[in-house]
Amino acid sequence: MRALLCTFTLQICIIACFAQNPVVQTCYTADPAPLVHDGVVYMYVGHDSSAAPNNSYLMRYYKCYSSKDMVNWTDHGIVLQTKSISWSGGEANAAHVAFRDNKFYYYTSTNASGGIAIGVAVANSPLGPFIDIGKPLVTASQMSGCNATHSWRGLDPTVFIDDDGQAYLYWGNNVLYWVKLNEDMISTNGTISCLDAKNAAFGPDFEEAPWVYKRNSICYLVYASGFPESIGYSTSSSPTGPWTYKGKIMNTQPNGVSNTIHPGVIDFAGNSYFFYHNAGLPGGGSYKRSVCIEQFVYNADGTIPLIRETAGGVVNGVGNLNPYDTIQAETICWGSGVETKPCSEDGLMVTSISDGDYIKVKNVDFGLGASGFEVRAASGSSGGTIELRLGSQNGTLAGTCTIGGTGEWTRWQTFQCGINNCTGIKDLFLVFKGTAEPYRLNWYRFTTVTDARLINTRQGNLNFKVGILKEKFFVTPSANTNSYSLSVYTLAGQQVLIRNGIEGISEIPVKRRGVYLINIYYDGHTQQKVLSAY
Ligand code: FUB
Repeated sequence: MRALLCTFTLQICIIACFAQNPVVQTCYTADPAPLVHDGVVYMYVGHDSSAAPNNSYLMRYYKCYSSKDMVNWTDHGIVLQTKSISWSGGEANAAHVAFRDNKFYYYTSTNASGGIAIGVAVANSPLGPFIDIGKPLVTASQMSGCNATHSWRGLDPTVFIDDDGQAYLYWGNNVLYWVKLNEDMISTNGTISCLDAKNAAFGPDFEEAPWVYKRNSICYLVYASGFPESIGYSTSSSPTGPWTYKGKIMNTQPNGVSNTIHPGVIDFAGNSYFFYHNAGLPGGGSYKRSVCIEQFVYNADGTIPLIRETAGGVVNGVGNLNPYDTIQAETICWGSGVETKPCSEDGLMVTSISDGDYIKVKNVDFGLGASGFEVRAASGSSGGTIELRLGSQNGTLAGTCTIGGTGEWTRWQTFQCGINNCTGIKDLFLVFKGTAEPYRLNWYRFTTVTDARLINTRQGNLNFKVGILKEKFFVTPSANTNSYSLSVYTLAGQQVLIRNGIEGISEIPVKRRGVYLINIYYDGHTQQKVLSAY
């Protein structure tokens, strides 16, 4: 996989600087199921193994990525594996996650005795852990309508909850099935209905991958049609039809790419997005697919235009990344050469790094300027450097951070360096340098102190002046003051500094933004000042 990624990097390096598709470059992803929840887009995907044999799928688990801006995606790793579904034969075919009453429901399609069945796993968080209910929600034997007998008619569940609270489960291959769900979301209610592939509801035909939603009182049924697939859609005033075919959304992909497309549609931050998969990564094909996203605009009458596949994908994000927050290294707009794996410290890490690899994060808002950079890294080798570049992987060098060997790949340390020229909103490139595998990365953040505000002045009966300039607090005693002491606390009560026997002005470097309490002790009295560094 790594060799393939490197070749790919060389081939389309110039394009990649501006491309956002495929959305994930660190592994193959398929069957996107986006969910908007609390201002975040969660993109649940299947995973096509790079070890898949020719002409067949090897899919064993589901992954999740999230984004607040539609251009930088954080990898949350595996959120559900078929090996934790007791009745599953192991296949992790397309799935869909729905939210209701503080719970998240992962509807899966996986092989079981009698054919592919629909399952459901439940979690309290969008990132899991998702626990399967222990039995299929709908078995293949229950899918007898419309004369379908093939064992894979249970593919591709999707759930829509109507305004009145009624939830509907849809799925199918060559037959569209649907059934009501009870409020518990883990049991069905009533009979299973169906429409066969050639029903007029579908124009040419229905292949698989239904995606149902409602927008401005119109119910949309988006689905894969034909084989190789194109994407078509139908609309209705009701989630149970009758459906009227409205046309194609995406054409069949050109030769040599993916036979399947698999759609997902959302509105987020005032924009509309179409998710699908193609064979965009090196070595890609019908069984090694990659999720892509296109932004689109509905026509005034609510119809959907024909959407073209692009390498650019979502060009403009809908927000900026705050570099002064901790950024997980696996938050990536475009990654070249790297992979992600579980981190011994927490979450995921970026790994498989070699000289010249890089990660791009888009729209990083440095504000008035960053002055420092901290990175959490481990190195079982001799380490290397990270070049922090702006605009492109060869752009302005804002700083170089040296990462030394930490002795073991599981021994994590925080490394720091100074930064210049980082102001305003920039695309940031972390360019990795070093021999062999120089290091692995968990997280990073930038630091800055641009100004300070005295929140309260003198307390007690001393007369010390406290101020700030650039990245330092200054404590200045009045004339003829003998030695004094001071301590600095964070607002959370953590003591970050103590100094005794100070003569004259004291300089205190401030590396982190925050509110600090400074206690000055002199001659049996205490003076306190509160400063905000920002
Ligand atoms: O990923 C396996 C199957 O391919 C899905 O279930 C279909 O929608 C198609 O994308």
